Amino acid sequence: SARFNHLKADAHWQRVWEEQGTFQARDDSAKPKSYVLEMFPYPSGRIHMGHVRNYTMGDVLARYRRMKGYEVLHPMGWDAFGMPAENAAMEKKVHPGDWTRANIAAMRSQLKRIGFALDWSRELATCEPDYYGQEQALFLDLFAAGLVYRKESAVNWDPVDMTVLANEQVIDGRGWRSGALVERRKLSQWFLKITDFADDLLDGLKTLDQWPEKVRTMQENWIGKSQGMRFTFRLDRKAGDIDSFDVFTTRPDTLFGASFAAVAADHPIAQALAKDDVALQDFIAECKRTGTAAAEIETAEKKGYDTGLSVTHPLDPDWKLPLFVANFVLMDYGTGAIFACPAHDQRDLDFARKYALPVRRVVAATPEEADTPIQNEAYVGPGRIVNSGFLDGLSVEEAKAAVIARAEQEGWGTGTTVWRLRDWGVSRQRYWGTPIPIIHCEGCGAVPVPKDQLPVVLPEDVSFDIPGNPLDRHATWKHVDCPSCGKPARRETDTLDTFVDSSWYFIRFASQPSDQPFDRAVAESWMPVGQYIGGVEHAILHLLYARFWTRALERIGKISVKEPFTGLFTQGMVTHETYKDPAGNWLSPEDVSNGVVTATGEPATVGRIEKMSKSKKNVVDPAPIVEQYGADAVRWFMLSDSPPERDLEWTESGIEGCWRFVNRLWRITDAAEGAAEGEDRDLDRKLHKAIAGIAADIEALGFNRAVAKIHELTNAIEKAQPSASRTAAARALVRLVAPMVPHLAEEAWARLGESGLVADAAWPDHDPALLIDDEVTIAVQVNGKLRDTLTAPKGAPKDTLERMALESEKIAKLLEGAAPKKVIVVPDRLVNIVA
Ligand code: ANZ
Ligand code: ZN
Repeated sequence: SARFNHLKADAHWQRVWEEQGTFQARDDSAKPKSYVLEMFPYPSGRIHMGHVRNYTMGDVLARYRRMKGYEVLHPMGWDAFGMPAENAAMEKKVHPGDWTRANIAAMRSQLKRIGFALDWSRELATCEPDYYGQEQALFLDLFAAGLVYRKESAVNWDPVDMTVLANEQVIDGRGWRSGALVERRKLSQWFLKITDFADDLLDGLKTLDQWPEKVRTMQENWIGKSQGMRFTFRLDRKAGDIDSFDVFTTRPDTLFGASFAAVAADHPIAQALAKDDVALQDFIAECKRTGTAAAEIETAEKKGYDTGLSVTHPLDPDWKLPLFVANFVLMDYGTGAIFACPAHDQRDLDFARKYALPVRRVVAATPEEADTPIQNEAYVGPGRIVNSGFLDGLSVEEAKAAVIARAEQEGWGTGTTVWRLRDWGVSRQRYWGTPIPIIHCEGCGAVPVPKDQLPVVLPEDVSFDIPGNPLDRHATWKHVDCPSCGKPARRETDTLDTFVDSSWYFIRFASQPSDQPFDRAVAESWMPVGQYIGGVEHAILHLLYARFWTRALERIGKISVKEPFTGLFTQGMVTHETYKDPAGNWLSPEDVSNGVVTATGEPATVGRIEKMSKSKKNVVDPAPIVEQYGADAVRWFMLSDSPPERDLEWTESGIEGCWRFVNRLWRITDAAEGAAEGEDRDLDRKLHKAIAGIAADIEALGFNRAVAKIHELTNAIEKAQPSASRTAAARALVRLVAPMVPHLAEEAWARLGESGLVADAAWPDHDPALLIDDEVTIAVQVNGKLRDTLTAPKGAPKDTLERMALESEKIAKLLEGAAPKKVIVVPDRLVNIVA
């Protein structure tokens, strides 16, 4: 019959699904529930290939689960607050809200054009008051429970844009937009007590066996539990009125390798000494110019300032160590002070070489190594302790325990645990975010906005003409009366980090009443998300914050779920070749054809295959491709070839191949219309293997393997002679491809005269007996006498053989309807019926 008309089919079935509400999830369904979620997009303006790949994967799983009899929740929404909207406001003079909502409208229609099985009735955008107002209510619940607090803390301050920058926004010590040297400033900020949950967040990782190992490891490292020791150093001379300070170490075993002590630039000792030391003031100022990001501090050149003071070694009163202020010591980790052992710590070694300080080995992997000096690399491996008095000969672990025991006994130190994880600073001095629902009153302090006054709505009349936070300079918005005493007070003008918005949207998808954040029973009927799919760039922050927020809600009795996502999958990126013109400028794929720059006829150089990005101009916009090849071909491309966790290279020839395959599928489903007769056991087996195999592949998110099996089955059907088996296989194929190429499948389903939608059809059953390859001959005896033989699949289970024997015509005749007394089955060989 005619060629598959994708434009017509796409539009038609998308309209039918929408009109029938096919993918609306029913809270009150009696079916088992399944929650499939992809990370919701930021409304940047257009859907890109990465979105298409991500959402296609989730879609196949969601559609498959529906066919398997689940009530599936597969929602979509918008992570709609954040900086780009404010940048657009500054550059293009549009209101962030207008810009965001226009982008959402454009992207929504692009998503609909790909035919995703989404429940659009649950769509939400975090920038709308009906969402962020409920978030404010939750924030106040956490505040009441003591899980929110305010404190002074160091931030990256961009003096030109007059704003706080996230660590990621500081590049080489400069603001990413202004290029100004970033300063470290102290500001009062709001924090969420994620550290209260550090142990539990770490423990919970053990239960997440359907998460990628690497993501669990990244979270574990981020939480960073270290066992160690805290001890006191006595100063030889006072710094201000300080005569001793504590250090934290994870390597008390290396105490005899100590070479110097160091404190952070913000440490009270450094501050006290700087009062009358201009050179130290300069050094501290220089330290503050490096951002607060750990990676940056790690790679920066190690620098120090010799204070001239010294400290006493705790194990030897005659041993003095010089005290430095050092740029690699952080104030907010441990105690902000260290003892340094250059032989066994690379940072300390770099520092010691620079300032010509002693390097003494105290751990040796082999006895011979004991006297080998350390060169340019610190030794951080295991071994035995050397050059260390009473510790000599002990292993590293034994020595740690021995030093801690001695310190505790003598009273100068104790064993402790420290965490790398910091409390979550959620204050942003920005307009386009959730207003923090707090009012500052001189008399009453920080007062929560009464819940009946929520949402605290963002004012519309704001200007972005000058840098800084428009909420802060708004004429009226921030001036309110104190809810507690009624006196004039000031509204909090910080807004929440957008990661807060994405920490609970998945619960709001499950239940979104207008008068509360979610209905507990309904939310719990869907939660946790069974399969979450998204980019590995969210392996730490988003996933950790969401795990924390869910636990916090659990602790205050709002929901009885701790882990929000039981299954996690991180997909690979979509890549493309890069091109340059002879002058070395990047060219976009549209500007190049057959290796030539279309406009000039000059040769283009083909560069590496890289992640699609604007900077390299190798971005291919999915929208026109969907128009040209149809949604199904694009979806098929996203699932074919590469394993989903790996990168996928977009190519023109690839999408053309997919388009041809979609058309081939269409022609094959033609064969399903025939009324041919006769069995084709070989094809039957291939079909049933495909049914079972594709199901298993989809459940394991092995989409490329499922695609390969569909190719095989398609080939087999094409090659087979007409038969009843062939007709059945072609009919089943329609259902097998329905999750991947749903428009084609609906069209074929309708053409076959099936009722209803293939989206609502059941996944085909497979006969386990047909999964087994070889056939064997089975002797069937009645009372010990051979009466018949059967051909059965090798390894067929006993009950199958028994059933086959009893169903045999000859045997049925002999038994004359009487039930056998006993049936003995010897697998692969014989069935003996005792009548
Ligand atoms: C002495 C020592 C000897 C150390 C040695 C390491 C190796 P982790 O394991 O990542 O938790 N440290 C402690 N507080 C610090 C701070 N505020 N800023 C920078 N560094 C700090 O790191 C703990 C180790 O990092 C501690 O153990 C301390 O150096 C350093 F052979 O103490 B160690
Ligand atoms: Zn008050």
